[in-house]
Amino acid sequence: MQLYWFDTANPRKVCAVAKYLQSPIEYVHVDLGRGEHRSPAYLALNPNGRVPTLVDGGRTLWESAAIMCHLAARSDSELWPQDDRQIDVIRWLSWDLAHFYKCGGTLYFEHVIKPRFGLGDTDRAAVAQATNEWRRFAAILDGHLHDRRWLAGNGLSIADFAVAAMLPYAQPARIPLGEFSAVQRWHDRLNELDAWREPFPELAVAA
Ligand SMILES: N[C@@H](CCC(=O)N[C@@H](CS)C(=O)NCC(=O)O)C(=O)O
Repeated sequence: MQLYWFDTANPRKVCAVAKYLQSPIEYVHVDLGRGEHRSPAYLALNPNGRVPTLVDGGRTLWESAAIMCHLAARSDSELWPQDDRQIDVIRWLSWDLAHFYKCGGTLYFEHVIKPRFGLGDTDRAAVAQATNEWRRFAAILDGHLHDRRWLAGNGLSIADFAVAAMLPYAQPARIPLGEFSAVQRWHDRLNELDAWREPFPELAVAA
């Protein structure tokens, strides 16, 4: 399998799952700063011009949630449970994409991506709105997690890897994680995993 990645939030989810599962992956770095995601060769794999993309034999997959499912299913891993928990996993993946990742993603874009790639000034109105929304959805997550270790049932799943995706960037993205103690404890638990703390492969250094 080849996994096309860059050290940003969406590839982070997939790299963390791949490392956790010890999936047999050849990592291919796609430098967004140099526009490599807009090359014809890459667009032929992923017409969205986004990372990550996974190629597994004759199958090419984009969308980080689908790639996480594929990696876990390929390993027969409980990260993608085959029982009733699967519905809960889909619920949290859907909720994340519709709500939580959206507002967290705005804060990440405004405070991390814009300065990193020189994309202009912070949009203060967008930050204020996203911060309010993040607090609203984080309260829902906090309520769910106050007596649970993981999002779906009793075990770690790809839902945890997806919904927590912005939390490693909480400080630079100015996400008010510290206000939500159950979310913070859950993220501390994820941080006990090497694969979560250090998901990215090492970059080959040019000779
Ligand atoms: N829904 C996609 C989103 C992928 C995405 O937006 N990736 C970002 C990096 S985190 C990207 O490639 N951005 C490049 C661009 O927008 O030009 C997924 O989950 O894989």
